[in-house]
Amino acid sequence: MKSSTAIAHPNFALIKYWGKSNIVSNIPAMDSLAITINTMKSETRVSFPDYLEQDAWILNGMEQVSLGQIKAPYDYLKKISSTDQPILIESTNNFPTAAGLASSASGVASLVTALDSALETKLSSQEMVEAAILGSGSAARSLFSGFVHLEVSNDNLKCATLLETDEWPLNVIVCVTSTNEKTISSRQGMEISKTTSPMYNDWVNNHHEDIKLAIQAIEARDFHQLGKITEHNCLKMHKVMKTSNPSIDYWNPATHVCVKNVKNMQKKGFPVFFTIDAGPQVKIICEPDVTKDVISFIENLPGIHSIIESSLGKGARTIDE
Ligand code: 2P0
Repeated sequence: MKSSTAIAHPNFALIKYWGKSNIVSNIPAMDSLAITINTMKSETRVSFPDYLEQDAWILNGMEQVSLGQIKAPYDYLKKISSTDQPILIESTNNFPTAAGLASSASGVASLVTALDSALETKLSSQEMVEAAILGSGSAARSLFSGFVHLEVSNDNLKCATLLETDEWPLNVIVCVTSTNEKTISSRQGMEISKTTSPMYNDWVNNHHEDIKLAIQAIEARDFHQLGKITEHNCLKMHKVMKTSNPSIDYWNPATHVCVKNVKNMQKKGFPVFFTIDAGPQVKIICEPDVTKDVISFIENLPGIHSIIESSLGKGARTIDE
């Protein structure tokens, strides 16, 4: 058994998934469509030290009490490899963890990629998707580069790149408005919405139209149309969250200020749009030549903790020598 290290980047959904059809196998109740980005990353090293008596997971330097969310994908690969040697998993993120920046997606994608290499399981792309989903519904998307579509049909999954990074280069500016871990995890929030929001059924039933419009916009490289459907879908998801009981509101005052400023930039003619996930951070997508203007527009707004600039990125991969 050899040690192996893999990296993966977060992906941000333009058309979101919020809700599961199957909690046990962690299957999303709807498709999603995302962009994988490139500057933020998770790195996972898998090794088999002789002294180790049981499996261990160290996340950002802290030994975890259990394998938690990574246990299911881990078990999937371990079963195929039939190894019983204890494994040491060391993961780091170069950005805030569990704060609405998709750390579970990049973390799980880097984990399954490192495990597949170290355990020599040689999973097919489809098996990698199935393994990743077990850890996080959005993780399969981080296995792929550029614009990524995760299709779900009767609990069957299909994930693929629609456009590569260089086929439509866009930039993403992440406005970090808080580095605190969220108090309601996506997993908990999705179940609360599914069981209590009066909007949930419409959210699921009308979702396909949003996916269709977004795919058309991506194929046509229609920035305006992609922005329109992305913002519409994002605001709809946050309404589903807010109309849940208890009401879920991931936004903070700086989130609102950022959104208002993106709308102002649009009025001035800048090619920009926003999206927001299960956290208070605002992701601004823009055409590359206005990146500097956008940053100077938002960097001094009240409540902005930091800004991360990125372009579109590659899928998960090993970085072994
Ligand atoms: C998404 N989110 O499509 C949506 C939008 C957050 C808001 O997928 O329970 O970490 O581990 O499957 O995948 C975040 O949820 O949740 C997410 P689990 P996940 O990106």
